[in-house]
Parts: sequence; C-alpha cells; structure tokens
Amino acid sequence: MSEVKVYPVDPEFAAKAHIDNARYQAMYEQSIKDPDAFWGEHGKRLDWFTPYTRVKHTSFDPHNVDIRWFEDGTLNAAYNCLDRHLETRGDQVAIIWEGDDPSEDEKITYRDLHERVCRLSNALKAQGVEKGDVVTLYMPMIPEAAVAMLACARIGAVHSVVFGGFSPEALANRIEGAESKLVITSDYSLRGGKVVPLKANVDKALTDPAAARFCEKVVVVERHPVKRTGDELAWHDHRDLWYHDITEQASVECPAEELNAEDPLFILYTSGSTGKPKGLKHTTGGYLVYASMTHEYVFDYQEGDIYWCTADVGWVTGHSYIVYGPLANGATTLMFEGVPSYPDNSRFGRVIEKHRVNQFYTAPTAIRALMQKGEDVLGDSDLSSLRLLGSVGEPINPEAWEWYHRVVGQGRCPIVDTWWQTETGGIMIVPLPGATDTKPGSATRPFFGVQPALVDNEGNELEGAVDGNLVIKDSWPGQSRSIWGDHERFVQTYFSTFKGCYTTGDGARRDEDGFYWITGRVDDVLNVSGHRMGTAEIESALVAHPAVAEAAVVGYPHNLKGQGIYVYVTLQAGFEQSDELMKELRNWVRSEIGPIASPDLIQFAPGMPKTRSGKIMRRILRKIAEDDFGSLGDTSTLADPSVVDDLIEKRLNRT
Ligand code: 6R9
Repeated sequence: MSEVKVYPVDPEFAAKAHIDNARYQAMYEQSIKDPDAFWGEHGKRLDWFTPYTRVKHTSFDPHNVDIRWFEDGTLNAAYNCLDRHLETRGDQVAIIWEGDDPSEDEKITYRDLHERVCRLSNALKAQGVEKGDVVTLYMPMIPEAAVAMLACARIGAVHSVVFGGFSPEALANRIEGAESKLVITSDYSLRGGKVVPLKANVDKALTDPAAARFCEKVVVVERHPVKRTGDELAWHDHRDLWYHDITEQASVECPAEELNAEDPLFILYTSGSTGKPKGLKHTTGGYLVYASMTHEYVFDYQEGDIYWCTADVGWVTGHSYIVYGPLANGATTLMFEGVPSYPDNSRFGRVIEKHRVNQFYTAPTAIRALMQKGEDVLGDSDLSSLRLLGSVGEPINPEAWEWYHRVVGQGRCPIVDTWWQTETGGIMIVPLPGATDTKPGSATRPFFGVQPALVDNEGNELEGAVDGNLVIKDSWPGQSRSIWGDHERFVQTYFSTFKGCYTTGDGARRDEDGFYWITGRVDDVLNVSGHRMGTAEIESALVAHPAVAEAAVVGYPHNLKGQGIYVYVTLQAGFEQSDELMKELRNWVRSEIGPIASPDLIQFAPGMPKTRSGKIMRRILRKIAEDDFGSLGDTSTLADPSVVDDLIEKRLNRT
C-alpha cells in the first residue's frame, strides 16, 4: 500500500467542537460498557409524552431477533421536529429551499412549517388516513416532500418515500408491497431543466391492478410556475385531489398523535442481493434519537449554522440528514431541487455562497464529476462560510478526498466520511471532526454505541490489522427493526450468516490504528453513483424481455460512477444481436426500474460460464468485466470451459 497521509484534527476546531478526542474516548467506552445508562441519558435529547423507563431490549439471536429501544416511552416525531421549537425558534428558518431554477428559492420558518404540516395532517385525516396506514410519497425535492413526511409522522401514518427517478413499475411494486392507501405526488418534477411527469407515472403505476387494489387516493402538488410540457394532466375525479384544494381550508391546529417508541415511522425500500427490494421498517423513538444525535455530533452542528445535504429525500440520507436529524435539532436545513451541473458546473459553489452554507454533505460521485471539470469548476464562488464537509454513499477514493479537501474545503475544512446504510438508520463509522484524525479513504472509527467487527467467511472474529466481512456485534437505537411484512426475510438476510451479529454486506479493512476502510459490497449488490441496486433486480428485468434467454449482471470499476453496470445477455433462439437490440434492452431496463439502473455495457454472450450443476460463475464474469482475466482462478469445474475464451475475446471494458 502506498503511504497514507494523515490529516490531524485542527486544535482550533476541536476547542470549539461538541466532541474532542478525550470526550470521544470516554463517551464511546461508556456507550459500550453500559448502553442502558448511555442511551438512557441521550434519549432525553427528545421530548417524550411519557418518559421511558426501559432503554435497551434487543436480541440478535437468529431464533429470536427482537429489537426494541425505549419501548415504554411515547412521543411524536413531528412534535419533536416542530412544536417543541416554536417557543424558542418559531421565526427561525427551518428549511431553505433552493429550486432547480437559480432564481427560485424560499425560506420556511419553524412556525410556517408547523402550520403547513398541521394543515396537511388534517387533510389526510379527512381523506380517511389513520394511524398505521401507509402513505406513499413520490415527489420532487420540494418543501411539500418534507411537509408530507412530517404530516404522516404527526398522525401516526407510516410514510414510504419512493425516489422520483423510479419507474411506474417500480412504484407499483412498492405501493403494492406496502399496501399503501394513498399516494402523494406532484404534477411534474424539474431537475436540471428537465421536466418529469410524476403524476402521469403514478397513473401508469395504478394501471397495475395489484397496486390499484390498495391505493384509493392520489394527492397532487402543483409544482408552481414551472414550464409546463403543454400536456393536460389526466385527471380521475374519484381518485385524484389537488394538494392545495385539500389543505387550503384545513385547520392549522392538529394535535400530534401520541405514539409508542416502537411504532413505525417509515418504510424505505432498498435493494438486496436477492429478490425484490425490501421495505425496511424504522420506528419512532430510537431512530429519532440516533438521527438527531449523529447529526449534531458528526457535522458539529452549532446554533445558527446553515447545513446542506445534497441527497434526495427518496434515499435514507434524505430522511435522516435533510429532514429528521436536522429538524429534531432545530437546525436550518437546505433542500436543493436541482443538480450540480445546472445551469452550469458552478452550481454547488453558487448555492454555498448564496445561503452562506456551513456544513456541506454530498456523495463521492458528485465530487468526482466536478473534479473532472478542473480546479476552477466552482468559479469565483465565495466558499468562506464552509466549516465542514461530508461524504456518503460509497467509498471515496483518496484522490477525490484530496480534491474535495483542497478545492471545496480550501484546505481548512475537516471531511467526515460517513459509512452507514438504509438498514442502520444513521451514521455508524465516521471521524468526529473535533476528535478523530482523518486518512483519505477511511471512514475511521465507530460512532457511540456501535461495535464493528471483522469476521472471516466462517464467522470467526479477526483481530488486529486485517480484511474481513464487516459485522456489528450489538444493537444501536437507529437500527431497522424488520422488513415490512416479512420478518423472516429480515432474520435471514441480516442475522443468519454470522450468528449473533448484524451482517452489513460490506467488506472492510482495519489498519494498525484500528481505523476502518470500507472496501465495498461482498454480496451481489452494486453501488452505482451511490445508488444501491441488486444485480438480481436488473437480471429479472432483463429476462422479462422476449429476446433474452439468460442475463447476468456484475459491477466493474467506473471513473465517475464508482461502479458501472456490466450486463451479459444470452439471446433466445431466433433473435439476432444488433445495436438496435442493445439500445432496446437498455431502454427496457430504464423503464422497468428507472434510469439509474441503465446498463453501461451489454455484451452478447452465446453461453455463460456455468458449473456442472448449472450455477453461473459470477466470479469469472466479474473478472472479465474488470478486464482482469489473467487471474480467473480455477475454471476446470466449468461445464464448458470454452465459453470463457469467447467472453474474453468480446469483452467490452478494455482498460
Ligand atoms: C447511507 C447509504 C449503503 C451502502 C453500504 C456501502 C455503501 C455508504 C459509504 C459506503 C464506503 C462510505 N456506503 N456510505 N461505502 N464509504 N462512506 O448510502 O445507504 O443507500 O443503503 O447504501 O453504501 O456499501 O452498504 P444505502
């Protein structure tokens, strides 16, 4: 390994930070030794209607996976994000909204936000939404998305946010899977000047009888003065409602429902290595304690700071670090509708300058895209307000880290590389900015209460500086409790591989200092531009096409996206390979799943490398896609070893 550079904590930063190294050590130790006392204390950062008397009640035993935190306490997440701030910070800005069009923005105070949430809460109740019902949100990055999440939380409904880039088919599956009664969407979304017809996608999704069976109402936000496509919206009077019609007359008083700590707050679908995406269930108390505490300490959020996370609310990062964490902390959170390259590549810099952003949290894929444009990509934007930078979603390569530090952080801002997952609810491994020295590419050390370990494939725990499968040995409050409607799958996926531990699906290395370096997924999950995708999902979309007999999908290193999607396809008899067919297959996957799943490379393969028992040997396909076929390993067990030569000869990624 090449020499690793260490960036020590800036003593000046540490002096003002919430947590310095001594404090980190002491708090970490207590959090592990006595989790009940530690979390019992930190749970008090929220306002509880009935205080909890029990703190941790958790078991990772595969015969009895049972995770509960603060189980006899009652509270409401929207109350904690809004009402409790009204007295002290009613007039403070809660959400700064920056539109896709740089001339559009809006500042919403805590009082405003509270009012809007109450109106929608009452409107949803009037539409028959009750505690425990699932509401699907399929929305652009507009304030109403946050309002809708909080309105659900306020009345005890469970939201399921579906990323606006997903296809009608993907949306239909998620409406059906969650048995969702009502969908909130908008007429159009606008990103990078491009208009996407969200409402029309919902209409399409609801032509699927399985989804239509559950969904009774569609509430549509009018995405104000956007350039319309000119098309009339299709409207179904029995089902469709304008958001402004149902909220305008609604009362601004709506008491927050008293919920148990373990009542569900939301479902969020994410990809796994097998089967359909799974709806991970997060509950109210533990999730909110963890999201708010990590937000405060990881970003060293201080009173009055302007904090910006560039994620989409369709992903877990948007849930925990645009909406719930910051608002529970009474922060000012910036919500950005657009993309980094519109109207030009300096947009991130312009927004930082315009709103005097202090903490900026984005993904390596965005950093690499900017980096490609050169050192002056942010133009003459004034970045002097920045105090801290964050990274999330995939491993950040040291070059991108260095560039981020030098060009965006101007050499003075600590970088927090935050490793976590939809399943974990909040940040798990991260350098606290006043406490932990950083090494470009390492997520460094565990957050309070998190016990990472490395195990070999047999489940033996490895000590010292080694590589292994990353597991977590005990529960933390933000952890997902189950897969919606399929607890057995939850147990199977996360608790049966390495007994007594939560299996992350990631590999990692630990160095001499005990720092963790995430090496990427060890299962069949891809991470394309920070978006998680199961190879199985893409394969099943492909084989649904009439021309495809068999498909195998693997990842390969991609300069911008981190990983690209490499597809091997065997055609049905009677179909000829052609450029048109390739294009068609690409469009097919886009329309089945969404543009983010669009294959980068499609190789037509007359045969797949299979074992004699008929299993595709993905290891070989991965190597060929990586253009690393010198080390194919043992191919003697293949049913027909000659297919490998053909695959190598026609390989598409020649590095
Ligand atoms: C928050 C989020 C989770 C997967 C995770 C890992 C990868 C996320 C990372 C990282 C290296 C980081 N990942 N953050 N890898 N360093 N800082 O991204 O959730 O969409 O569920 O993805 O993303 O592979 O297992 P999610």
